[in-house]
Amino acid sequence: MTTSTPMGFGRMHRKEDARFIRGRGQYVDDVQLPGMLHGAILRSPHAHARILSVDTSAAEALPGVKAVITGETLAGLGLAWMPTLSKDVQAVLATDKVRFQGQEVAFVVAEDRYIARDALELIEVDYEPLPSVIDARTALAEAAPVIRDDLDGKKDNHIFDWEAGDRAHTEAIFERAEVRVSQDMLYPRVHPAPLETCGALADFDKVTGKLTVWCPTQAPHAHRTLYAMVAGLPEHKIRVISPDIGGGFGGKVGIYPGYVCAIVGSIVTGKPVKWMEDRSENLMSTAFARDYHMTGEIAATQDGRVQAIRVKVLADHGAFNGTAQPTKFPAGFFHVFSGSYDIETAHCEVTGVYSNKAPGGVAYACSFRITEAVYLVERLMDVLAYELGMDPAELRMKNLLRADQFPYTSPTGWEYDSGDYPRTLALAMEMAGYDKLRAEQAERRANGDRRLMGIGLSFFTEAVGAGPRKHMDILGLGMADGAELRVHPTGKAVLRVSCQSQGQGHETTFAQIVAEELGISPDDVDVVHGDTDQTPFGLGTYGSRSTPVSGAAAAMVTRKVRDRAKLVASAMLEVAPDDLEWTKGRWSVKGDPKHGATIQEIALASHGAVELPEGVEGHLDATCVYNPPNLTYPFGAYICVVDVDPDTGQVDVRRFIAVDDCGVRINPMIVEGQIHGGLADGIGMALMQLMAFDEDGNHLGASFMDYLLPTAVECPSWELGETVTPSPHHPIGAKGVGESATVGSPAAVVNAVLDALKPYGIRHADMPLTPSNVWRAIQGRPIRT
Ligand code: MCN
Ligand code: CUM
Repeated sequence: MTTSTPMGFGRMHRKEDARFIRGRGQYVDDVQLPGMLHGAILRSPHAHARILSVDTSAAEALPGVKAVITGETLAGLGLAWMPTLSKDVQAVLATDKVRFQGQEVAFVVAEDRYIARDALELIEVDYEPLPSVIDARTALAEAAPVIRDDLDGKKDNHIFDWEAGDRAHTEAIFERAEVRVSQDMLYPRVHPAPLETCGALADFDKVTGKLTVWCPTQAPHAHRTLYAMVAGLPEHKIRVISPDIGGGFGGKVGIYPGYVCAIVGSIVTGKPVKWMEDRSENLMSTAFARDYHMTGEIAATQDGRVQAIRVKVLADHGAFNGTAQPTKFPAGFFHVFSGSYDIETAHCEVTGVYSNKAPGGVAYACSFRITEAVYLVERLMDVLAYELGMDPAELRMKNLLRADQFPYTSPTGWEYDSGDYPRTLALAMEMAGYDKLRAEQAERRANGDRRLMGIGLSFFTEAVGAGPRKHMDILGLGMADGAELRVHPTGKAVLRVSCQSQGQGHETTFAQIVAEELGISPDDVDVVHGDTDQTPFGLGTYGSRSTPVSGAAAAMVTRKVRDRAKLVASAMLEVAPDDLEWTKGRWSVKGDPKHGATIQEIALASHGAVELPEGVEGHLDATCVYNPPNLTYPFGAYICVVDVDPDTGQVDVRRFIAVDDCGVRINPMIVEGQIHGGLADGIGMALMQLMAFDEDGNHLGASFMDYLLPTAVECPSWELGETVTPSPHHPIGAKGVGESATVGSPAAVVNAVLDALKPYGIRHADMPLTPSNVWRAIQGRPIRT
């Protein structure tokens, strides 16, 4: 493996590593300001209860306490409720009722963290407990308690009904289909669980009227605009700084009540106020993911041609609809559920409901619900293979879209930009030695081997890089990204972008994009991000949109600089611009390559060493706003091999083969790291993770003792392969990859476990396939979710 610095794309170690491996990263909790105070949040012990009274007098009397803020205090400022990303409202601090266990009730500001926490114990809240809705399937029952009685005239727990596709056509195909299979499945509630929890440091300067907020947000500019809209503060007087982030995975997209409390705390006390949540607070109250109850159906021919697919979803959105996705799509991009297959028609219906659980939704490397969609179709394909007695690989090969069908418009109207799916699946099967694995499995079954071997496949297509302004916005903000590039007189460059790395290595890969386009070393390019005062506007990092959108902006802005450099070079070399040609890093005279100027020489000259032609401004810099023409559609084929112990239900992942196609790879090493992480996520969700509640709404997984994160022990040595199908509309042919493996891998793991359990006649079992759930499935008992 070469790790020397390339001039553009290629493997190189992250520039960030220099500070990260020396412990020199700067996270929100590392930021210390003079006179800084500390906040702590009092949370509800009940899932659903009316608040009768809140008495803060004892807490206020505790020495060291500077302020106690309640819902009532905030109501006086018009800040007790804040808008969510899905046009709902969410309580900042509860005023009328608490609606999930762990909901924010009061905020204490004190001289240090310990006093703040101690003061929480002195706040007396009188609650009247109410019955709660924990299982979404009961949310719409006549007798269900109404959770959102704060909403005018609200008499039930219904949020939205939404459908996509062609119902009539789909029904017609189902009616005459030779084979129909149907399967209920749950994608359980899980949590992104980043190692760094959420927090904020707010500093309001009364003299200048400027508010500075340090916060690990994935979308600094969007946060600033929302603060301006909600608090009525002038946008240019707000500065959001997102320093190093210890993992986001979607959990740091939204604005949390604690952020608003820290800001109000600073305004009230006139001092900087820092609030950091602990692990349990993070798991109980910040953005959950999934929680989709799905019924999927496939119509096919007897020989395994899939013709139609339809699905009904009951979506549990928790107590407030805070789901993050482009505004038009209440179920995110779920309607790509026809997956990677050539299916004539499809239809889906999604109903969203409130429950007494934490709000959020979508988060956890989700590509806006494509995770659920891929899991659904990939599980259904295996269910169909089971019923037809067909090999799941053969069934997939038979139905995959062919290369000559691209660009391909899906039955719900998505235009897949490019792909060669059979090639990718064939490579994965070859790497796995698929036929040999099947032979080994047959032999072991024939020999009555106690340990059960399973082979699971999945094929996924994602839609990432939100998104074209005419189709997508979040609360009215179109999803285009800005970029600015300046080349200093000595030829070193600084790129300013709006996206926000949480561990994806943008400081390296974005420098590589400039390096590739300008022919300089990535070491000579500084990438500035994460500070709204220093960077152009853009919507941030989620939905694997950084490379598709900001990455394209970075390439385009560099090309603009290169064009300016050409005009300068033409003056330097005294030839017409049309007579110049670009070879990496240098403009030279066509047919006379020795006669030329390097980008460094041009940079210096652009500052005045040559007389520039009329209309050429000089200096090498440019700005650009990139509005993507389409999403990018990365894809991949995954094969998982497991061994299951039927006596204990323990699953060992023996091998995992992943062939990903994300178009042109900027830094293959970083891409592989992204895939490794996502595959581990897949094992976590498939085998270990579940946000569980008892029937009263008590959270059963609010620590890493119960909510398990996969480690090297549970993960095999990943076997990665790649194919490269460039995106035709992206300037460098790249597609996003940050969520691919998390999206694609859970189905492969679950399919492998169920393949192992096939001799027991088990067709489906829900995640997580913990030892106890696998054992229960073998005993024919219900799975616990
Ligand atoms: N890349 C590349 N070549 C490509 C595609 C991507 O070299 N063809 C590089 C990119 O330049 C970038 C990284 O791979 O450095 C991921 O790029 P991209 O797919 O554009 O995704 P984003 O940068 O937008 O990251 C977001 C994505 C999401 S949405 C989640 S969730 C997630 C993920 O990234 N959260 C992560 N990966 C994560 N990785 C870490 N370490 N921490 C998180 O919180
Ligand atoms: Cu949906 S998790 Mo990522 O898009 O930040």
